[in-house]
Amino acid sequence: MTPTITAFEQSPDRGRGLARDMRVRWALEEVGQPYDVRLVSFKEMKEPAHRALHPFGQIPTYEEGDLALFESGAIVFHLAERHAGLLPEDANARARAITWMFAALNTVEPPILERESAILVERNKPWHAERLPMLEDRVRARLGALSSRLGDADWLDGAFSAGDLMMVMVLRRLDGAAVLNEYPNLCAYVARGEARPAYQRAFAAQLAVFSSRVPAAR
Ligand code: GTB
Repeated sequence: MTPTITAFEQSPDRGRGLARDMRVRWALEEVGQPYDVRLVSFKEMKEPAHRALHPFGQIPTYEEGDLALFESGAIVFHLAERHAGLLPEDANARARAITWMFAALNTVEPPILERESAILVERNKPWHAERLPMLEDRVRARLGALSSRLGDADWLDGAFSAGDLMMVMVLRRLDGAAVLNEYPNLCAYVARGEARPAYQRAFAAQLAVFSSRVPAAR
């Protein structure tokens, strides 16, 4: 059965692959699972039909027969559990890869989102310039520790896993920010993730949605 995911009809990121459907698309491509996409508007996301799938009225969702999931982490984990390619066979290595998924979502992503929302929402506040360096230091603390752990390895724990997929996607939220550039090995890690053929296919698919909705230039 071909699963269906939801994605923004018009992503505010203009096709840069920063919305969370990109994580799910990438995972689906890594495991070789074809999928359908239902595009939803901001209005539709808040309507009962979508809230039945996603209580918080967001994307992405995932439907596969009787199963409906929300939360990008849970969806990627589901795919990684059901298909080969995103989690190691060895039980301990598998547990460590899952740990990296949680670390990406629970430890590294929160300060990155805090910084991002401060820049988006608070930039005109009188205290913004004073607060931003503190938020960047919190990001730096996580990136520094991650950078030390990664060292010169390609991936966080042996072969590429769902943990790397999630961490690369979380780091991409920094999208060229100077604070990420302070860690060349993390920049190279992100670039390695982005170079994977599965990532490229997923990126192209979400970009095609944006491009199809941009009026042609005259
Ligand atoms: N924890 C959930 C998950 O991981 O699935 C979070 C889901 C979520 O935040 N979804 C966002 C959403 O539906 C889209 S991804 N927002 C609409 C709403 O809440 O009404 C977040 C996002 C949005 C836009 C950009 N961007 O433009 O760069 C990047 C990321």
